[in-house]
Amino acid sequence: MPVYLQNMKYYFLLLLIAIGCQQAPKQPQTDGHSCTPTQSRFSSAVNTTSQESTEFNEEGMVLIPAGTFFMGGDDDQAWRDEYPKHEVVVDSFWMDVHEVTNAQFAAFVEATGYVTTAEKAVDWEEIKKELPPGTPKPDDSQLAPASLVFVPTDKPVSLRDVSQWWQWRQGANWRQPEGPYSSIAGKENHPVVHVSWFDAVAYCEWAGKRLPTEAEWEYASRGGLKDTVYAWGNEDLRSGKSKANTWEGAFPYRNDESDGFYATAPVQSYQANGYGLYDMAGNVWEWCNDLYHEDYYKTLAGKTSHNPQGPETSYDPNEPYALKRVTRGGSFLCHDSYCSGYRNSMRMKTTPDSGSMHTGFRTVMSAL
Ligand SMILES: [Ca+2]
Ligand SMILES: [Ca+2]
Repeated sequence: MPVYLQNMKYYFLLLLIAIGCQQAPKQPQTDGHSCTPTQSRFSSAVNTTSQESTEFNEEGMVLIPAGTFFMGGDDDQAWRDEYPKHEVVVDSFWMDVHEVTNAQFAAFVEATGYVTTAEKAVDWEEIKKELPPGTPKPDDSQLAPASLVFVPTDKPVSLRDVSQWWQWRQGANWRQPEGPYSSIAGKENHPVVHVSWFDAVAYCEWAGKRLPTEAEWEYASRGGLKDTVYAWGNEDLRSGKSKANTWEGAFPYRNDESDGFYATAPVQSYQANGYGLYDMAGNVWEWCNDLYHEDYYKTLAGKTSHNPQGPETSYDPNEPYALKRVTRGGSFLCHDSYCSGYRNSMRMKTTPDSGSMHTGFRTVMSAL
């Protein structure tokens, strides 16, 4: 590891633990859940009749009908924080059919002059609150504007050491996803990345919208299907036609690109789910409004929750000092061998000032 990364150990780890596709699998849950695939509902069985009657607005949003669903894990890939499964009622709301694109985010920046978190130097006074007490302040040069960039390894490596494939790269931001000398030219219809939760909220406020709650996100991802693992049903990700932009091959050193894309894909490259939403699974992780608490679902066990807004406090046992927000849906870096973030119920947690080259967002509006 480069010296500057060693010096940035705590800060870097703080970010890494938060960015998804980075954890060793936890013990699977076996309390009645089955991983046995059932009949595929990917193609014709995905509620095409509801698609025909789907209502869209002029801003590229689709009306998600109100309804009740069971939130939480549906197979033995689910992690502890996805249980217990619990009943949730969600009011109708509008949701972007695709992730916010570079073109959309550029219009926001042009209109407002907004500067993203990754384009500003790290505020040590803020970041140290999220670190173990006594963590020494890094040199100012290491607090320069930067973000996390994925770099594949050249051979198989232990999946426990995330610093092998993530680099804290100065100059990486939404305009330069891979750092200096990279650009988003030609990627106007790709999802914006390297946006923090604060950046996403600022965009929403400008657009007169908001981030989805975690419950809204999962309900929308399910697309009207009941208790299925994926947005398309239960068919295995690798079976049949490509369903989502994920990591194909062997993570993190060989990407076969059999789904067509190594990194981000243009939005709407794969089939929409039953509600007409694209890339709820894969492409980029999507910020939700909610705080993350590992035991949040336990507080909702046996109850019917109406439009839950998330826990009052944040807690991630991996980083007890850090406040975290939820991200959902997985990314182009997710692979079954490591993280199955593209499952409907998979929960990820990220500090709100963290961006990376595989995290973006989409917006919603209440319909009432
Ligand atoms: Ca891919
Ligand atoms: Ca996505």
